[in-house]
Amino acid sequence: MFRKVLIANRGEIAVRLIRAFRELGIVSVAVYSDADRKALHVRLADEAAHIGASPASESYLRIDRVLDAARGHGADAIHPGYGFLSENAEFAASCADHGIVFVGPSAEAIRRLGSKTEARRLAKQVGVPVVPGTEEPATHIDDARRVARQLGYPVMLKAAAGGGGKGMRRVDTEQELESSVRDAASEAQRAFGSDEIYLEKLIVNPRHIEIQLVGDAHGNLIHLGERECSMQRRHQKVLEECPSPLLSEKPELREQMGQAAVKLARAAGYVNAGTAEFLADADGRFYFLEMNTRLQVEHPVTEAVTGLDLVHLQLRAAAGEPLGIRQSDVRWRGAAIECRIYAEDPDHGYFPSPGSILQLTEPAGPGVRLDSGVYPGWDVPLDYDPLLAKLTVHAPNRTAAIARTLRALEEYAITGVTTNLTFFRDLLRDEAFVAGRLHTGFLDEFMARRPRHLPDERLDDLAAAVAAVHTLDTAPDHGDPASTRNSHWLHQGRRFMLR
Ligand code: MV4
Repeated sequence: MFRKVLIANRGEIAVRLIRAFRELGIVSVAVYSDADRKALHVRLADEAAHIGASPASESYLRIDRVLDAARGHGADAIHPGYGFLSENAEFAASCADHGIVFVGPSAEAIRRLGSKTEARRLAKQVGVPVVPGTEEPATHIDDARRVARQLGYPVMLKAAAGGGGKGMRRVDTEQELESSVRDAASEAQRAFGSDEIYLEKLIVNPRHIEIQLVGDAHGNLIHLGERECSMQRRHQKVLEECPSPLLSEKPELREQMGQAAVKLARAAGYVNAGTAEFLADADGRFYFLEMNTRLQVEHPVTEAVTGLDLVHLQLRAAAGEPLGIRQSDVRWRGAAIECRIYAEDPDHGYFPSPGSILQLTEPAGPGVRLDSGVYPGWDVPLDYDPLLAKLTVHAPNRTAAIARTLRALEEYAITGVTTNLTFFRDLLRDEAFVAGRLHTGFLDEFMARRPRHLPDERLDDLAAAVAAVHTLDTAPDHGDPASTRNSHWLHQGRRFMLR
């Protein structure tokens, strides 16, 4: 196993990696930008290196600076976390050139699976279903028109070099096709440096289900089941669960999808942790979309249900050790839900709300896991994704997991920044959510029907302070607790009284 590993990341994922390293006796090296001098991951790591100015392009995305830090601290390996350099084939290759192990798949595997059309070709070769469409470039309007007529409208334009929904366009009629192709191609050129576009048939209101994979250098490649990721807005996942409510109804689908994902990863010579993304339609048909070659944000729901530690497995695989588990050893127990707690305002277009964390009360207790990257007094910088923490809850079944998540959300209080905690408290009470009728358009529909909240919660804070002082001066009358369960000002009132 490694002696010292550098973490080329920040925030909650850097903290999560430090924890795994400590469990394995590995020395952790954090890196940080100007904005992150006082960040939690820097405080918790064994060693730390400053790598540049606040913008990610001058720090966390600088291959040269990260490698210098790794060399300077004598790290044997680099864990990239997610985002930043995690799916950068050039970075993986540079690590190898410097004799440092990249904790992830080979540069070749990243490159090969990074092209969506390449990944589609590979999937077709090995008999894994893909959405009807082509791998040939349809950047020229004549090719696009021919393919779209064959598929039938509506169709989806996608960037070959794209991913995560960027550069994607729905086209409903031939009249829109020409301008859509032009717009999609120029957007792809700007975002990915390639204007190559291809076409797929549009799947209406699909579910987004992904399969977790892990493989070692000894030819052992297994799947750890699925995650349901249909709760997204603007291609940003908000809540993930394991198992998928759909696959709980159709367990034979889990086995089919798992085997399809393993077949594909094997064909790509895949080592380490990875995720195969699928769309599933209402009839239980599934289609491979793309492969993510990193540890994902939502990995804790898989860890909760399988009882496995994905970071431990990644480190073992990267160190050339066998995983130590076979497919038949993998068991799935209960249900897990992850909520991504963001400093943003869901009532105002999810506007980011960076600022200072004033007070923080964190949930705990049975089945609760909190992966947090913040502490009271810390200023959430505006330079990065405003993810504060991930709340992952595990319970014997989905109904119990929803109740437990609501319990944990009610324990959770953050002041100083606007968060989406109230949004989650509403979502987990929504009838369609509770029934498990999930699809990728769910959140837009939910936002239209959800209850409205006061725009300025600071008014609640003031009311809470007045009420607390009054309560301390007079005989307390708690009233009916059920009627005030979801009250922000009650949370605040309790905090003021406890000071
Ligand atoms: C699709 C699709 C429907 N039909 N492709 C989005 C992210 C990227 N990985 C692929 N995505 C999709 N591709 C076809 N042919 C639906 C999605 C999709 C989606 C689309 C709109 C709004 C939210 C979405 C969430 C997940 C997937």
